[in-house]
Amino acid sequence: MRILILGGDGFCGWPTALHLADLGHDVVIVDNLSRRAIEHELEAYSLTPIVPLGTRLRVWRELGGRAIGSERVDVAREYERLLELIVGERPDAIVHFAEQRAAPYSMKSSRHKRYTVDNNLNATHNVLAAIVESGLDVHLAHLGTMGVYGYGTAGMRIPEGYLPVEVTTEDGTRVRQEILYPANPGSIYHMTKTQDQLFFAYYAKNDGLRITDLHQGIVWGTNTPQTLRDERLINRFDYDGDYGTVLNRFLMQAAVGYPLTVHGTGGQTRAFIHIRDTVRCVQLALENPPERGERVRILNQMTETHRVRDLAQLVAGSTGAHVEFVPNPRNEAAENDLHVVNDLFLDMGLRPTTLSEGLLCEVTDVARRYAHRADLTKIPCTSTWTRRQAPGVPPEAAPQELTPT
Ligand code: NAD
Ligand code: USQ
Repeated sequence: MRILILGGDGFCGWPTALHLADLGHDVVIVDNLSRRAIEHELEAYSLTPIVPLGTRLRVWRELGGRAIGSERVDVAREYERLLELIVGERPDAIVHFAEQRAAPYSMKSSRHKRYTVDNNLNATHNVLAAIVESGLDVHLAHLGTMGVYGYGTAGMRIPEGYLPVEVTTEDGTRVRQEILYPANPGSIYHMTKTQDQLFFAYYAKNDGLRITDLHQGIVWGTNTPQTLRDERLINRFDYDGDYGTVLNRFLMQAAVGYPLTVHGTGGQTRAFIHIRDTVRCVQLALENPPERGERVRILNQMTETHRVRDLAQLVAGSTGAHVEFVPNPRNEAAENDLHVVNDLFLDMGLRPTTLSEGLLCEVTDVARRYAHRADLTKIPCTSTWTRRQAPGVPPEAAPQELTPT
């Protein structure tokens, strides 16, 4: 296959590009390097040393890897260049990772909210419009999030995208249908992903585009077999308060002797997947595209669920780290249960990497090895969800927000 990987310099995109090239596909990375620019904005850098994209690609080639192309394009702003690229490359598939993906970053200020909305919605819509304008039959696989569903399930298992409902018509007939599972985003970032879903539904219906939306859980881990071939191919590892995700943060915090930062009671239950399974899921999704005219194919890309405080105990138990319960900077339910259907990937042959297998070697191989690069001042989560939570705002100066479900 010829595959464009939008956002192919990022945490999920880079190992996916290498994995697909290793399978013999012709891969072109399309990225505007905005994630590297945000590192400078936040002065918070990957724990692992990331070399420039050009060096990554040269090293991969020198080690005998199948050549990977690269184009610096802002998918949200440079529509004509994106269109030219699609028309010129005639890809069989486009994998779309190119969005601002950190919930805390999206909540930092009005500027960050507006950037996240502008970037994510325009990137997704530009890709869809360009595929239609190209006249080509390109399969689009998008990295969405489990967070589009919200995390409260009223005891049911979250289905893969669609909820069966039964309605009673005026003449009393009972009609069964499937609707998109009701969106319930928990941040501006997550909200952009719920809007992406509507773009996809519309373009699949109106233009017959073949679209797969991968509702991914929190990705943990760092390396895949390909990124381990040379230190210059290593994947990024974010641990800062905006981009670090919870399990990788706990692993890093344990490695540097920083108390594990559990927000609130730690009763939040979330879905997880190892980066090795992310790249495999994208492969499986590309190998099993929807038919033209089919509704958007939605797959839950996660392998296990865990409660945050249980994760902290697990990491503490295997490393001796201390657990600290800190005020929650987010506006989220303090406790929730989460049960998720992920049969589609299991049926395609996914064999999940579980936490119990990979956890300790992740601490020793990556977090401890690069602990000397850590800037401990970047660990606290300082981005708050509401004015009421912002430091220095007296309670009477901000309206009381409602507790979300
Ligand atoms: P990342 O920030 O590491 O990578 C995103 C890449 O996209 C970066 O290289 C960035 O430079 C690029 N990019 C952003 N906007 C762009 C634009 N307008 N034009 C071109 N390139 C652009 O993020 P990630 O962790 O690799 O996440 C990739 C995707 O997977 C995101 O859409 C995210 O929502 C989704 N996802 C990530 C996780 C996770 O835990 N990391 C979990 C679920 C879903
Ligand atoms: N949390 C802590 N302590 C920390 C960091 C986080 O207790 O030090 C808690 C948060 O309050 C939250 C949970 O851990 O309840 C998850 O936070 P996270 O930062 O690991 O994940 P999230 O903000 O949901 O975002 C990440 C990715 C995003 C992706 C999403 C998948 O950054 O791109 O879409 O995971 S999901 O969570 O399934 O929606």
